Amino acid sequence: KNEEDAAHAAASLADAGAPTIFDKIIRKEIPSTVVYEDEKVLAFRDINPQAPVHIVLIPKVRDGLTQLSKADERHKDILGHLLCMTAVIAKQEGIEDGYRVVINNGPSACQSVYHLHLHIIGGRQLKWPPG
Ligand code: IU
Repeated sequence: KNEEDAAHAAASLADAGAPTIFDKIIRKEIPSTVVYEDEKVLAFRDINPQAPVHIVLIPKVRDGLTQLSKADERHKDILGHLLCMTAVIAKQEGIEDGYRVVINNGPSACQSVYHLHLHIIGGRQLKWPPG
């Protein structure tokens, strides 16, 4: 369907080195509500939140990491840092009692932006399995 075609096109462009919308968010060319930032990562509120708390956490440098399945040895440090920061952000957001960390990988998983990102979702009772 259309969304899946768009995702395939977005993936190809990003893999060829084209910037994504997240580059503009990182450079603050597009406004976002930043909730956490350090030299390596940026976390901001999702513009289309799926729960009372919905944060997108991204590496500031993509370095080929358009999606999780592209990860290799050189990404171990940033991946570890991203995962560790989810707990810091969850605590800051007051959802440490329970939250979900999601990485959509590829068109069939509804990945739309091809710059690796973690969703941190909480603030309501989450259901399992997700849709
Ligand atoms: P996905 O896993 O690729 O589907 O997640 C991309 C997310 O980025 C999605 O939840 C969007 O709502 C969110 N987002 C955003 O927060 N700001 C934007 O400008 C764009 C997408 I485009």
